[in-house]
Amino acid sequence: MTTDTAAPITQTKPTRRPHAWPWAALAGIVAAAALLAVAEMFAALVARSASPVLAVGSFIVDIVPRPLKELAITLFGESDKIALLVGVGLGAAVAAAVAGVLEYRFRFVGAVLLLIGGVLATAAILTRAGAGALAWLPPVLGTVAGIVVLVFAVERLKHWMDAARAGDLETAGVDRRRFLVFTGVTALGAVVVGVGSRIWNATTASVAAARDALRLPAPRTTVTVPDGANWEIPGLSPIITPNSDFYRVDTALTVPNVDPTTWRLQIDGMVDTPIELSFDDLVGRGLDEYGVTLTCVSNEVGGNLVGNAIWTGVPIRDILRMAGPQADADMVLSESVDGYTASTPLSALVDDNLDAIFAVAMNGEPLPFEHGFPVRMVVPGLYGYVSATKWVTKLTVTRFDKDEAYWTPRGYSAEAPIKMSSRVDTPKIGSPVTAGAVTIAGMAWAQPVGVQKVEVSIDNGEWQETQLSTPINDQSWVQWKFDWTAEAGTHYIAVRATDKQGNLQIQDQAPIAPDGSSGWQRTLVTVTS
Ligand SMILES: Nc1nc2c(c(=O)[nH]1)N[C@H]1C(S)=C(S)[C@@H](COP(=O)(O)O)O[C@H]1N2
Ligand SMILES: [Mo]
Repeated sequence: MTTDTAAPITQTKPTRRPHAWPWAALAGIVAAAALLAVAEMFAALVARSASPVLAVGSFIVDIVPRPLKELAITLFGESDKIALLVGVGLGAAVAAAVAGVLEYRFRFVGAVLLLIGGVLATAAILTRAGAGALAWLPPVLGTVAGIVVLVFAVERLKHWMDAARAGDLETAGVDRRRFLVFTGVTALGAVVVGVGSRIWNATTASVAAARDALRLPAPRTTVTVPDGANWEIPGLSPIITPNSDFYRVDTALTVPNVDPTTWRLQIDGMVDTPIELSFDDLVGRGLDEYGVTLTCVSNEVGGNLVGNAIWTGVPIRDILRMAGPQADADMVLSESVDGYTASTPLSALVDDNLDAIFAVAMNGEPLPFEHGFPVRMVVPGLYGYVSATKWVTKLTVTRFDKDEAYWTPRGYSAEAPIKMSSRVDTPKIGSPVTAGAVTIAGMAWAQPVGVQKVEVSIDNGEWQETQLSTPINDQSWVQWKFDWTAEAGTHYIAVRATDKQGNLQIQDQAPIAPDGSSGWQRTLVTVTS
């Protein structure tokens, strides 16, 4: 009877012991997905702005140093926000994977890591401007859900691994299936609920209906685009930029939803009487049209972060005078509903000869959401970041030595008049033209005094005056064109403007920071025979 010492045949077969850590990492990622999905679901239900991903993303937008921000814009252009969100997502996935592995090795350590992530997300949400009273709820419930999923999934994983190591293949198979089903179903549910909630949150905002229903009073005065203001030359920008083509620059990861029926404009600080206005109070003062070219400080020489629109609105000076700014104030800090701020010289806002306005319409329709619905500022002659606050809800009358705006500690000047500029729209580098008669054309702006002339120089030759289109006014850009007889080969075209006070466009090249680019654009054109 010695057979009982013989090992069962199954134990002599080498069993493959699965590695635990990839599965633990997966458990961590699924737990984080559950956290985000539950948070997004409750955000959609009770607190629309309380999205962890967007709050953390916005927080990063605010803290990244300027060179990094410029690099992001250079690398990703208008997709910089998507790139940021993808980056935040990848970072979170890696952290979650680490939490999963730690949870497997040391019980509850991964859960604590998830908790820390949840607390940070909650802090990011609560410190954002416009966080409602229930804003803490989505991230807190999300964090609880995430921790439960993590602890449970890792528990399942341990059962599976223990059975596998003990060589109990049947139990290991069952536990393996349980782990995979649990993580798989949770992951699928998280994607469906999370993505669904985010899309629903972003698209069903009742504000869209409010904008559609909005009927603005007809403006008392209108801007007419004079005959000869707009040449239709292929490649040349139209004198009025359609809303859909208008550049967009802001720090908002999602466009703020502001309901005009609850919108209020508050004016306080160094004023005799703080005041508050409703949307009806504002438009009830009477609307007028203003043609103004808006320019971004980030516009490079030759760039297209500039556009011209007919804005409908109310002069800011009329509203400021109701509050009565005090004599020693010199700045107005305007604030948007999402906390963004701009510092504008008080003098630019109360000037009787310069129409700084609260705009409610753009090219004849209520402001598009991404351009500041329901109310934004437009100030002729100042770069957008120091004047054109979108979704504006508050003005604080103050002093430059007491307060600073969003971009001031981030490497941009507190005050920034727009630098006169001119650019070539056609012909473009990389689009060869055929020899013979060629029209060179482009845009020029010199707010607030207006463009007097634009000159071009071909192949470093003498400066020759171009033809200007009929200006709408001095606050709007103009088109220019030059008839050129092109000979085959490559040629340089340089352009420069002069304003109505006789100032020549700055020739010295300057980068966009701290107060706007300068230099004469010089482009290369290829002429084929
Ligand atoms: N609330 C808010 N307003 C803002 C900004 C912003 O980031 N947030 N950016 C400013 C900048 S830098 C510019 S150039 C203009 C651009 O306006 P647009 O997007 O309508 O073209 O908006 C300004 N107003
Ligand atoms: Mo800007």
